[in-house]
Amino acid sequence: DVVAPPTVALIGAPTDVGAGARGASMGPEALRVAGLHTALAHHGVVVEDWGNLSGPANPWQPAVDGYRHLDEVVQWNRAVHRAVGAALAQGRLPILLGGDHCLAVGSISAVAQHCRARGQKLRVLWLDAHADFNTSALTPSGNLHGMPLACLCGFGPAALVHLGGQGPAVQPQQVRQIGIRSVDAGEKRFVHEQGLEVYDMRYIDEMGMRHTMEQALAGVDADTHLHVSFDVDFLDPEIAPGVGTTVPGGPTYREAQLCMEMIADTGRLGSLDIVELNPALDVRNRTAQLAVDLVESLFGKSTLMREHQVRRRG
Ligand code: 4U7
Ligand code: MN
Ligand code: MN
Ligand code: MN
Repeated sequence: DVVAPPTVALIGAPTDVGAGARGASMGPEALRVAGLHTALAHHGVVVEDWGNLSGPANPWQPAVDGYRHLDEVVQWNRAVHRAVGAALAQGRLPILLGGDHCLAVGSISAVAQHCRARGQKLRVLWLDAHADFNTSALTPSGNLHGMPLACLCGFGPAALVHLGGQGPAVQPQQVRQIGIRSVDAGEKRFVHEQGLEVYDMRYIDEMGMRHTMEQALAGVDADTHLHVSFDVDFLDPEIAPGVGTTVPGGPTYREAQLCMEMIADTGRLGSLDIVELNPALDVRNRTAQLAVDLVESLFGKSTLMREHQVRRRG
């Protein structure tokens, strides 16, 4: 069946206020330089670049009551929430160019509101080496990029938890975490307590990426909006050195491609975050180029190749 290609809105959020290392603020420009726009256009996707949001500078202060830079993180997330909401309201598929992962609070809370208003089901795929499920009591760092998923599920400072209105933006049952391999001790207990569905590296090693994605995508239907929150540190640092928090033992190039391809096959991708890319730590923009490659697959690069092959073989 022929599906009209989406119109994408690129939304840059050049900040690292939630991170433990400086440099993710350069992510949006590195992704543009790596050719994100042309790569998507190449696959029939209409691309609008909405430019960069603005917000407060990184004050680089220690944690206060368990949070570093809470005010700044809230301001950036308000801007992200507004822009992602506007893109969805205009029928665009928003791609948030981070920026660090704290921005997923603004992005996913906007997506959740949009889905609720339209009676759509929401499924969040959290591709990450980390669970990002810390709270101010659990965090070893105070960095808010380690807490966005907890905030979205209702555990965090009120200004972030209620960014998208009343109750929590998402239920833990709507989330699938993939590629996880670094979880803090208290965070691990909390992840289990809240019943998050985690496909960690051990699971991927034993069962393979194909089975993992079949499980993570089970139940996705025509009424489902799929949101992918792609933390670039999901990838093995051998192929993706340009991130602030590398953890060895991540998915290989082909495993990551298959993951993206199987998401593309559902045809339900509705919004995307690309976060935690840190050009200051990258090697000749290699990690940005890899991220662009993977996003191409997420938008159906391999599907197109298969169609051509089927046609050619007659
Ligand atoms: B990312 C960490 F302690 N868990 O909370 C923390 F290990 O968005 C890391 O996934 C968080 O990159 C990593 O500071 C956040 C740490
Ligand atoms: Mn991470
Ligand atoms: Mn993350
Ligand atoms: Mn990180």
